Amino acid sequence: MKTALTIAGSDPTGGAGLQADLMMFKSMGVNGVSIVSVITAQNTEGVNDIYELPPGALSSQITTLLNDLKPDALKTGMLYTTDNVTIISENIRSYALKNLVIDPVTVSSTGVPLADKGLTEALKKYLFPLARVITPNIHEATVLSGVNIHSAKDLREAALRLRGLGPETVIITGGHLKGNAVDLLFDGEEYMSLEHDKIYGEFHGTGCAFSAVITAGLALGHSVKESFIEAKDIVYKAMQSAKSPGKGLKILNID
Ligand code: PXL
Repeated sequence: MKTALTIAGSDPTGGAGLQADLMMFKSMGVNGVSIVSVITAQNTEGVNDIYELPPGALSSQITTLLNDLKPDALKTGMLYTTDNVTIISENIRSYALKNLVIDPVTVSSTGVPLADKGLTEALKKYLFPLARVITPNIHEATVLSGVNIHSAKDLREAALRLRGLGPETVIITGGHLKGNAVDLLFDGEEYMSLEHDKIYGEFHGTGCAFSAVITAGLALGHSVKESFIEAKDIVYKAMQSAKSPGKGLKILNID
């Protein structure tokens, strides 16, 4: 059985963060393991608090787990601090981990910042060069690339610039150009875009689910493009059957 690792924040709702990643790995037939990077206090209405781990807790989790097993693929989600980014990048190098998917989480679905000072620069400098795939949404791609994305041409320019920072492949998600949801992949050779009609509603955890499918796909030995197609399809279906366990945002239906 293949194993995928998520290094991500804890989301008590299970809609995003490591809980959602583990559910997605399981639904794809991949053994999921997880390391918590930061703890959020949130419900479906929003994020109330963010708690950093005590010093040493992230390194200890990583070395303990990775001295025992080697994941076939891994993803990072909400890392929150620059220290977390550097600890993770050092360990990815020293354990020679392959198939790194980075979801550069910087803001919650409800607009709460999920990044401490300097996070975007640290992600670009230390983690992007190690990545097989990065999966920013339009907002994150704008902040990370400096391109204001209003057209298909801007989307391609942002993907080109982001690839220049070192990842093998860039996938920008959720571009609502021409009213449809367009996701764009760029691997240095060609652009590939996938389009679905937009599903209306306020959702939580779509980015986590998308990058988790890509990670599980890579763990299973699928190509990045195959995994991209799978991710678009699975997330679209999970959004169509989303549930409302609380008073706020809808949560994707993963089973
Ligand atoms: O959806 C981004 C995200 C990722 N990870 C955690 C989160 C959120 C959004 O709230 O809480 C832990």
